[in-house]
Amino acid sequence: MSTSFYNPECLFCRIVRGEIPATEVYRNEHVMAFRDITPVASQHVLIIPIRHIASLSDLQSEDLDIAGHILLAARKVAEITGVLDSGYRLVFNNGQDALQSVFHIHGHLIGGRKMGWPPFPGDAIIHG
Ligand code: DGP
Repeated sequence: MSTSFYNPECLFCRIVRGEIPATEVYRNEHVMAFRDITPVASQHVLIIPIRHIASLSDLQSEDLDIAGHILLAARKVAEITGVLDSGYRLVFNNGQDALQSVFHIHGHLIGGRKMGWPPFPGDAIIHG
């Protein structure tokens, strides 16, 4: 197990416990999904492990199950929010360059609008 179950300093751990309110979309014994407070699309849901793991970089081989549960929950959330067929994006911002701001693993499920690629402004192709 990569880290402790609950980190009282962690915003998302506190949401899991109901200490901070959030609009829950889905929950099982492994994961919780709730609406992002600053949505970028009509459907923007964060999918997190119940257990505190700060980032993807902290995942260990014994966390294989939780990694799978997050992906399966994303599929479930896509179904619940009505974007399973229209399409959606699952984004994990990890670390400084990716602008991760909350250090408890979370996948952003974004759907209900057309998106662009790449997910940053400027030239798409970096050579060399
Ligand atoms: P990231 O930048 O990838 O670490 O995304 C963190 C997201 O968390 C960001 O899109 C806004 C969301 N967020 C921050 N604080 C809260 C909160 O208190 N409640 C909810 N529902 N979402 C939050």
